[in-house]
Amino acid sequence: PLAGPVAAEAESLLRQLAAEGHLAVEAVERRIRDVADRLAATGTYRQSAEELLLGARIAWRNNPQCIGKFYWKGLEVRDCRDAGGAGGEEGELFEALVEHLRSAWNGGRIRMLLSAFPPSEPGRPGPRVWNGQLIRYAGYRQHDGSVLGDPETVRFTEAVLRLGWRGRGTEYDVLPVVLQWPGREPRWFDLPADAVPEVRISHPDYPWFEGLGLRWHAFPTISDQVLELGGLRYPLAPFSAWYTCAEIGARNLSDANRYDKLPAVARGMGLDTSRDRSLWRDRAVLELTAAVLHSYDQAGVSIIDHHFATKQFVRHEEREQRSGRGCPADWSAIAPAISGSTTPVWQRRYEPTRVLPNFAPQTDSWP
Ligand code: NRG
Repeated sequence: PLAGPVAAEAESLLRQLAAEGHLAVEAVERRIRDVADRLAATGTYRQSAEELLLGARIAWRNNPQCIGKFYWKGLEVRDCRDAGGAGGEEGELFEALVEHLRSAWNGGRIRMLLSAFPPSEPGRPGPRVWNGQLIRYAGYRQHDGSVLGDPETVRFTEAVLRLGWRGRGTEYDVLPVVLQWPGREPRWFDLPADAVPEVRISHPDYPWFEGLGLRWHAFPTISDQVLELGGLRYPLAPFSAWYTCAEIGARNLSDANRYDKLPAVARGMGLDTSRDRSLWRDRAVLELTAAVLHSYDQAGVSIIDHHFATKQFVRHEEREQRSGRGCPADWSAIAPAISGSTTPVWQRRYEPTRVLPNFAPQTDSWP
């Protein structure tokens, strides 16, 4: 067995790949020795394209936050470890991020895609982006204390304004991507329009709904989690897949500390918003979520509803059990934000056990 934590994690990943049938027994022993040599000589090692691909899929499978894990074997991985060349030029890293977005978008048939950028090496931590997601809307604090745009990004927006970025000042200004190598100056880049597909929200039965002017970006791209794989850390490993309608309709556009659109929807529906007991919020959040699903469908953009998603999750759980594995899960992340009790996960219980490889949050890399 190899010595040290990096070596131990590397060995454990290789043995896992072998146990799951991806590496022959002799090959795995040879590879473990090879990695040990590289570690002794350089303090790090380079994973093969296959180790990266299969390992990233297992990291997804191990992640307790994701309801979509049924599809873990379908994750595609782009190898961007050499993006930016030897100097790690930020403009080239940004181009690779833009390519990630174009490829994940795929004309509306959203791909499950991860891009792995340079991992951290001894004395040279890997590049990061400041953004929590590659595509997000700015939030501007107004003089009266209210927020124009997404309240979630107010602090981030202030940080990029300090860097010299200027937005148009609308409710849906797409933020720039801020790239930074530790120890270097951050650089920001505006995304080209074709890399930022969006969907305007309308309702199948309420013609007035479109007039609310709601919209959302087509798919999420989480960009602030570190991929911990075989002893290596990839601090920039953005991943995308499709949305569930509740993430947008029952959270982003409706949370009181986000876009807070339920009062406007309820007014359009003619509901009595003067009393909680009229259940105006409940009725509005359902119609808003239905509008999101309808609009993405109409636009030909992949999106999944929470009933289908939870059924697939339970199938995944059962399949994992048959493979002799557990299914680490955080119930509060898996139970949908609306109609939870009508889905099969509601009465189930989960353990958010942390196993490697995995994704992990990182502390903000910006002031
Ligand atoms: N709720 C966040 C996104 C979290 C991840 N959701 C996914 N991931 N669907 C939001 O933007 O609403 N994914 O990789 O598809």
